[in-house]
Formats: sequence, structure tokens, C-alpha cells
Amino acid sequence: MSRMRMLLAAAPFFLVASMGLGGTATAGSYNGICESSNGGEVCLYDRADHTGPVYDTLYSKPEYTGTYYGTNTSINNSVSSHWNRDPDTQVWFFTQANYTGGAMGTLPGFKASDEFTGFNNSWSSHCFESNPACPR
Ligand SMILES: [Ca+2]
Ligand SMILES: [Ca+2]
Repeated sequence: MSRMRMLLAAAPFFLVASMGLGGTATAGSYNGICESSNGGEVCLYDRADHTGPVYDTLYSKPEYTGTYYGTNTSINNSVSSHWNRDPDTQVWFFTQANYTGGAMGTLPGFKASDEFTGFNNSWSSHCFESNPACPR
């Protein structure tokens, strides 16, 4: 009988622990989380299944100079899947910098794996179609 009471008494500890994280999460470019807020990000993954390290950005990127969040792995020529979280703007990917070379579009809100498209490990720039510099 008294053993049951002790189990119940342990519950409040978990409430305190989760509140300890504190504050509201900060949405934004390059925080390691692929988000739809603020117009929607485009997210790049080293893996083909949209898991693991991510490069998340709200912006077009004429040169893939960055690294996946929290890693030293260059995003250039290493992307194997991507996710366009912008709900109303298509994103175009290019095999060369400055929106040149081979291209593929990803519709608003769509996830795609590049593994079997012939474009695996080849992207070097991307742009939102709404960007005047985007050739599509
Ligand atoms: Ca983000
Ligand atoms: Ca390339």
C-alpha cells in the first residue's frame, strides 16, 4: 500500500525538469531545425532520408560555402536529400554556383531525396523562385 504512494510522489520531479529548459524556442535560419515559420526554410541533408545533420536556411544561397549545423561537413556537393518548407514558393537547386548548371525544382512544402535522381552529392547553389536573381 505505501509503496504505491511513493511512486505517485515521484511524478512532480519530471514537471520541474522539463520546465528547466526555459523560454520559448527561437526559430530561425541555421539553428539545426527545419522550420516553416518566417516564410519557411529550405533544408539540406547529408543523408538521403532527411535525418541527421541539417543545413536550414530562410535564404537563397548562390554558393554552398557552409557546413551542416554542428558539423565540419561542407554542404557543397554533399546533399543527398532536401526539404522545401516554404508553403508557397518553389525552390530551384543547381549543380554549379550562382544558379547555373543542371537544375531541379522542388515544389512548395515538398521533401525530396536526391539519391536516385542523378543529382546526388551535386548541388552547389539554390534559390527561391521569388528571388529576382533566380533564373527560374
Ligand atoms: Ca531553422
Ligand atoms: Ca556541384
